[in-house]
Amino acid sequence: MEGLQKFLHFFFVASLLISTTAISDHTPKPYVVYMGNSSPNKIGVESQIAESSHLQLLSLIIPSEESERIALTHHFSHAFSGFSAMLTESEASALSGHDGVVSVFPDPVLELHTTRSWDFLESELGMKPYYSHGTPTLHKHPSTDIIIGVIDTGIWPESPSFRDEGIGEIPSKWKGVCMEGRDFKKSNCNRKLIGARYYKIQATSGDNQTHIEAAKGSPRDTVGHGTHTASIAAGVHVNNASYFGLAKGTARGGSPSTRIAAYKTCSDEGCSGATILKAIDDAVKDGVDIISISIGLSSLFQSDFLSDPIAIGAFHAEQKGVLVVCSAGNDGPDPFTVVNSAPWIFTIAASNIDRNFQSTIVLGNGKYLQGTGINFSNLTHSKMHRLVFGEQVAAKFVPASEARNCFPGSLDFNKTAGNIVVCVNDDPSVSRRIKKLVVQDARAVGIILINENNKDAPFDAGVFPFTQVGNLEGHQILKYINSTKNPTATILPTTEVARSKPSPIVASFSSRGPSSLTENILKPDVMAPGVGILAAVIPKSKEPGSVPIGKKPSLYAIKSGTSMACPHVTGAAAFIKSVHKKWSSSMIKSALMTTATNYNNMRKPLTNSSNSIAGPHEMGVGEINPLRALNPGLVFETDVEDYLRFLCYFGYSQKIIRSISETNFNCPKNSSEDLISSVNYPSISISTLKRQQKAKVITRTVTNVGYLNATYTAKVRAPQGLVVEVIPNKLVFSEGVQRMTYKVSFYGKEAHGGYNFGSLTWLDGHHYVHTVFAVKVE
Ligand SMILES: *[C@@H]1O[C@H](CO)[C@@H](O)[C@H](O)[C@H]1NC(C)=O
Ligand SMILES: *[C@@H]1O[C@H](CO)[C@@H](O)[C@H](O)[C@H]1NC(C)=O
Ligand SMILES: *[C@@H]1O[C@H](CO)[C@@H](O)[C@H](O)[C@H]1NC(C)=O
Ligand SMILES: *[C@@H]1O[C@H](CO)[C@@H](O)[C@H](O)[C@H]1NC(C)=O
Ligand SMILES: *[C@@H]1O[C@H](CO)[C@@H](O)[C@H](O)[C@H]1NC(C)=O
Ligand SMILES: *[C@@H]1O[C@H](CO)[C@@H](O)[C@H](O)[C@H]1NC(C)=O
Ligand SMILES: *[C@@H]1O[C@H](CO)[C@@H](O)[C@H](O)[C@H]1NC(C)=O
Ligand SMILES: *[C@@H]1O[C@H](CO)[C@@H](O)[C@H](O)[C@H]1NC(C)=O
Ligand SMILES: CC(=O)N[C@H]1CO[C@H](CO)[C@@H](O)[C@@H]1O
Repeated sequence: MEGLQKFLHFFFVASLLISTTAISDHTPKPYVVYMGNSSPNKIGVESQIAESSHLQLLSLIIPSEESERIALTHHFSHAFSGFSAMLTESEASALSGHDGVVSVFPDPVLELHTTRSWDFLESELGMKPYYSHGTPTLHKHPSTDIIIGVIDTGIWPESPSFRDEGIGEIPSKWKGVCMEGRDFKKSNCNRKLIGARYYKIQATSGDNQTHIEAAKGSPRDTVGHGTHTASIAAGVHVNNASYFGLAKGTARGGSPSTRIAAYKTCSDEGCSGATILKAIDDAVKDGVDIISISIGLSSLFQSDFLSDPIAIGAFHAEQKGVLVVCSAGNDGPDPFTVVNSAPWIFTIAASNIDRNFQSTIVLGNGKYLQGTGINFSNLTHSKMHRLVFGEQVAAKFVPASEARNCFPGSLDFNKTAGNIVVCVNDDPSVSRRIKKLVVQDARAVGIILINENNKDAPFDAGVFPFTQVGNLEGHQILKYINSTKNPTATILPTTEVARSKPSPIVASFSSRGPSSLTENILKPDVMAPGVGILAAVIPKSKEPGSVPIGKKPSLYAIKSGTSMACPHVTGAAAFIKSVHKKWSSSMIKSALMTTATNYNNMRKPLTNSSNSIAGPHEMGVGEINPLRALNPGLVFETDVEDYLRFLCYFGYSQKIIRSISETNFNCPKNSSEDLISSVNYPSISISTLKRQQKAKVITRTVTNVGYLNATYTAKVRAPQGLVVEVIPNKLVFSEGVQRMTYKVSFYGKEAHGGYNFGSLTWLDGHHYVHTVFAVKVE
């Protein structure tokens, strides 16, 4: 799999290179020019001066006869410095050698992390209250001064989730705005939704103008993604929310008292990297505490930290004390698919919660099979329909292999009309949504999809009867079709069932570690609910058949993706920040990491969707537990200098690192990639431990945030053969001693090859501070 990944990567990069050269070097394209830290004199009034100096820089590069191109699409000057502009390839390369320029890269298109990209925006899936697995209400503070910035597709301000009854005045630290735009007035903001901005969406080459038009010059969400993520993070309590009766309950965000500022950077075709940078720059200036980004580069096109707009923006936000929480991506379950993996980003994987949506299949032989999916089927138990397998009803001249996959144009309508069609998924190039449309178009009455992948993320088929089963059930269905002359079946309407199975479990689509950039930081960081989440949406039907006849579009819908997991953590972080106002972003992140649970509701280790025990590359250190995170005992503080050292170890030059830092930072003399493992991170990862070598020793420093006098002892769990020692293995804190450093040594002579996972837990009788390690033995 890994080989294939690498091959695909090579293939895509190669084709990218070929196509760029083919388009020609002379066509201007959008580029981001990143110029590092914004020195204090560039802020405020001086920002005008910075802007004109950027224009001057452009005028040196762009020929005077094309002077109309001497214009900045976006200009960054608050949290960091730089701009985006239309440049030719040679101009871009000339600029990149220029003094003060850190990096120049083509403005990338990033994707929204709802469901897999091939299912992109197709699963309008609904949701139950936050933490349906029994975590008590987080808190009922009437309001707090915590502000989260949601960088996404904008917001639908009329949603009941953004009402401001009982919420206090807007915090005085808020410096943002409520931009007016098409169908969006200042009065659409309130004490809950305190700010909204939108950006002109920069065209990428070959772009359809209607794409830009779709953004419609307004903060208003026309996609539904941003409204959903914002309400997961900080929606107020809304009673009796449901998706056409499914997932009924009280909808509410992780931190209902937190304020929301919406930054619209994406349309339903994706997000421009330059626009995301601009939004982060604005959000930091506006005074947000936490930024939530359910967006990322495709795992096939990851770039290094200083050419990745989210990594750049998040670095500077962190430098200004703003926590950035991002989704890990939906390209799982293959390894090396995690994105947003810089150590200063809080990277979130997705889990299933203790709820499932079932659509039962009844076969003519009386057998019942459980499938998953959301449908508003009007089929009934009493009427059976003929059941056909796609390849048996292939249109003329169509290979059976296409028809069994229900490819567009592959079915003979005369043989499908009135029947239920069974499709398989040997070839993932056609999404669930397309298969459903193909079968619906073929005048069938329902579709049964056999697909092991993603059956844990229920697909929303609207009113068309749909259900998805795994290979086991699929085999039974095909066997039944073979066994009789006249196979029949029906699909019953979706019911919501409490999961009898363990939960949470890692969602199959959730992107997996290790990070392809460095294996010396463990990624993803933590896991949070991201499957079948009910939250606010825009009350608009996107395609016919998505709303049951006679019903109004729903104000709430069920969606899946790491996009949904990310704002759960944003909400949890806002909750912790509202209690521990002075905590830095790394303290909040550490608290959520060391208190995460790696046990499920059956008190067994967490598993993945194929029932194997889940490892840290699947779920990070475990599922967040916000209430326990309020009182973590010890925290790992990772400060800006740690991140700068990380960049030295990673291999950037001191000159570049100085230009992005606010200080005259010096790289350690003996910087090497190995030393990344000793960056003060709340988990431990070691990319190579040679069997022959001496023990590898890393260091960590903990800060006591619990009782002043506390004594912690270390408990190690390591796989057979890996020798792990903690020195000292007892930490004694007192009034004068708040921070302590310890070493952990790993010795792998007898260990088995490949990744070894384990944990080191500090215990004081009140707290347990759980640190997970991943060590690759060679
Ligand atoms: C742009 O998109 C619209 C609607 O999706 C389509 O009708 C039009 O043909 C497209 N134009 C180009 C140049 O692709
Ligand atoms: C809840 O919503 C349903 C429709 O979805 C409605 O029939 C019912 O009366 C509502 N209940 C309350 C308490 O508002
Ligand atoms: C189910 O709904 C479809 C339209 O969505 C309608 O054509 C069909 O007659 C209905 N079937 C039954 C059994 O009500
Ligand atoms: C489907 O049936 C119609 C009407 O019976 C007939 O005209 C048509 O040729 C048939 N199409 C195919 C592909 O057999
Ligand atoms: C059904 O029959 C076909 C050929 O008649 C065979 O290839 C296939 O394996 C059978 N499927 C099952 C599930 O028995
Ligand atoms: C679950 O974990 C096992 C063991 O690591 C692995 O073989 C399997 O592919 C994983 N399944 C998924 C869906 O990630
Ligand atoms: C790196 O150099 C410092 C002093 O320059 C030294 O204390 C430290 O042990 C060195 N680390 C390694 C891994 O060589
Ligand atoms: C901590 O211990 C010291 C001496 O061991 C004692 O004087 C002090 O009162 C203790 N503080 C607390 C908060 O228990
Ligand atoms: C769970 C659910 O909402 N099921 C619905 C499926 O569709 C039928 C008919 O539209 C409804 O009656 C069910 O309530």
